[in-house]
Amino acid sequence: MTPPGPPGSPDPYGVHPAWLPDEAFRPIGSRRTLLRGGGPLAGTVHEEVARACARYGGSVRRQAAGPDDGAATGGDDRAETGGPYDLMLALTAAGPLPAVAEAVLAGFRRASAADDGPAVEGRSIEDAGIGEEGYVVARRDGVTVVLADSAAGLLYGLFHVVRLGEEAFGAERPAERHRPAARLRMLDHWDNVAVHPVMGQVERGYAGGSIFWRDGALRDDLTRVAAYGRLLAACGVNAVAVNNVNVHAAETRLLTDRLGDVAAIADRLRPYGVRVHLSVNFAAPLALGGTATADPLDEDVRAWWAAVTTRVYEAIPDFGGYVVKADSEGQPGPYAYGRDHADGANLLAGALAPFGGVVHWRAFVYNHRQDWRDRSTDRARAAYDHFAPLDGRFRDNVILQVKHGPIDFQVREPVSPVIAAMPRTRVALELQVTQEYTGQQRHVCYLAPMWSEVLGFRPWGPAGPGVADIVAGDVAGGGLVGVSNAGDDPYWTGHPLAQANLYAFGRLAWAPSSDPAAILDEWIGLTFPPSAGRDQGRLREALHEIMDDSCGTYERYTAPLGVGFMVRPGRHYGPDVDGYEYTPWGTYHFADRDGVGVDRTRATGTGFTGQYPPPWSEVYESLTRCPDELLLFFHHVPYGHVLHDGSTVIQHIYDTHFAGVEEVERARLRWAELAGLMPASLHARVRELFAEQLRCAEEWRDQVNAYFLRKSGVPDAQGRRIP
Ligand code: GCV
Repeated sequence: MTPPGPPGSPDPYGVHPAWLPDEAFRPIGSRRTLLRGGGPLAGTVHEEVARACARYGGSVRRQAAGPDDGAATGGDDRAETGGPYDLMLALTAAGPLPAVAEAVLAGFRRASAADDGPAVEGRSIEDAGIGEEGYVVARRDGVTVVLADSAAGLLYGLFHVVRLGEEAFGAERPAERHRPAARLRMLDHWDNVAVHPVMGQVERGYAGGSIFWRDGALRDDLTRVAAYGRLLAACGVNAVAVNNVNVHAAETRLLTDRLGDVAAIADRLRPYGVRVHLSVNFAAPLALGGTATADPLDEDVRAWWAAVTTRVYEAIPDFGGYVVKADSEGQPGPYAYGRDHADGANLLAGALAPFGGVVHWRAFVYNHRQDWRDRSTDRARAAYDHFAPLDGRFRDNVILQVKHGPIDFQVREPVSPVIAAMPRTRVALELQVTQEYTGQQRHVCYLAPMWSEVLGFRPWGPAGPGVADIVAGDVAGGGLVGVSNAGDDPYWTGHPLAQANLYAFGRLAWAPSSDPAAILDEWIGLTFPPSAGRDQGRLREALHEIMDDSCGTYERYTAPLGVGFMVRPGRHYGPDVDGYEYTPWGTYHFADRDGVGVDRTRATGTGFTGQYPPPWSEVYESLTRCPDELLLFFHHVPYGHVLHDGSTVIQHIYDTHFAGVEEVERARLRWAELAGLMPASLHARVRELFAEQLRCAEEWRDQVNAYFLRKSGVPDAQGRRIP
């Protein structure tokens, strides 16, 4: 059964259309299109255009094999009279192209051969091909032309035209080539097949249930999965892992007797160029009863994985690969057998290699049973200490998946030093789209500015490559992975504005140097298209005010200066300053009456700063050079320590917490002014969430300020009330 859509916003799938409302297809649907290209993905392009034409009166002719082949769909079949077309979407290999497309292609090839080639998003031009998943878009002689070498490129090109809207059919535009910076652009779902007694259907999910699973089984109706694939293709994501990295009993069997469920999901995502990956239990051979051990060097174990993986590819020929969380937070791994992570990852890589599959092996490994009394153990060091010595030992279809920071998706952390430490290993960057630590999709927190900072960070200083270059590198890069924030909520993401995070993840994975505000602008334009009587300009301006710096606002009213983890244990929502202070989780702030922060210096602390190459090893080590926003991550300082802006640490804590709450209140009022510019139900949902965000932000402000006032005894210089 199709889930009911929120009132005022129906779409073909019965749920909120997110960034693909029908209206976004009006410019294409009201024109004449020629589609030249065969195969299933070109079929998806045809369906998209045909559906838009049925709604808006245009026409589309598809010629699968070449000019002599094809049928028209829609009212005005100008192909019968030889054109003209407004839009041509063509595979470069699909027979002789119409003259205008041929001219665009020839121009593109000439220009690519020269140094001053056409504008390129993503990688630099190294050949005259358009490239896997890439496309060229141009407007010439009154025709908008999209060319691609592969049907996936054609699909991405179609969505590019959707993004351009009417502008795509305006002035002439020179050929531009677009192709993804990263080959792998993946979303990991932490979805459980069986409802977990503590974590529920979706671990750290804040958008209802899973779109794949319900109560121990695959959902009967996978329509929603297809709609998800469509949204993902439209923002550039091309892979999805369909189950939680914590693999419990029911999920372990997805590899074997429940493989059909995974194949059914793959069938729904394939038409949008999205491949399926599976999180696997490292101890699966043991758990499923086939072997006496899960030792990665054992021959029976190797044979078990080889046989099982062969069956996976028989069922899903384009299967992407395995995701593994091993020896972490209670998950099994190679350590039980005296082996290391390279032994473990290479075992699975060996099984996948004959089929072109990859292993995403997670670097999120640390001791979660640490003694809080022991000041020498530092969770931030763990991933590097475990993995850096293994550089060069991984097979080339192993991708080490590294969280963006050394701890755990806090709103402010330095970039993980592992990313720069493994030049002979393919590394993927893992971002958390689901807002576990950033307001759990009850708070507005547009994460793209934070991600963009991470992607732009240059571990070796300004002259060296950035994180984006490392993870998106054509041959050696492992790509980008986001932990999905989508569920079966009618708005997909619980908080309707959290859709922007999902969209932005895809767009940054495609083009990491994109401006987060421009991505947001694009999302606003698509999600809230102009329609009769609505002032889209006003809405756009207000949404920028509310969202552009919402991550900064969240940072201001929560944990200060990079110290992190003052959340309530377990649930990770709302403040609890000492909640983790005396626990085994390794997430401490060490506040006392004199000061606060973690000494991670080489001189007097845990030595974590030494995991960075210069200049950052020196910058972070130095109390005076360390950026203020990370001060308490790297240093333990007295409350009177003076920051670069002249304020003291204690006054900064008070000021930012008051400011953060005021910003939330302003955003809430700004939102209230927007009633009438969108469906009432959507407006009401966000209005209610703002009430909760404000309540929670006030709680953060009061608990954090009161805590530090009581510890330090230093009053607020402005004499504001601190409870
Ligand atoms: C899937 C954090 C979360 C866990 C999550 C883990 C991980 O610790 O709180 O729920 O487990 O990260 O990334 O594996």
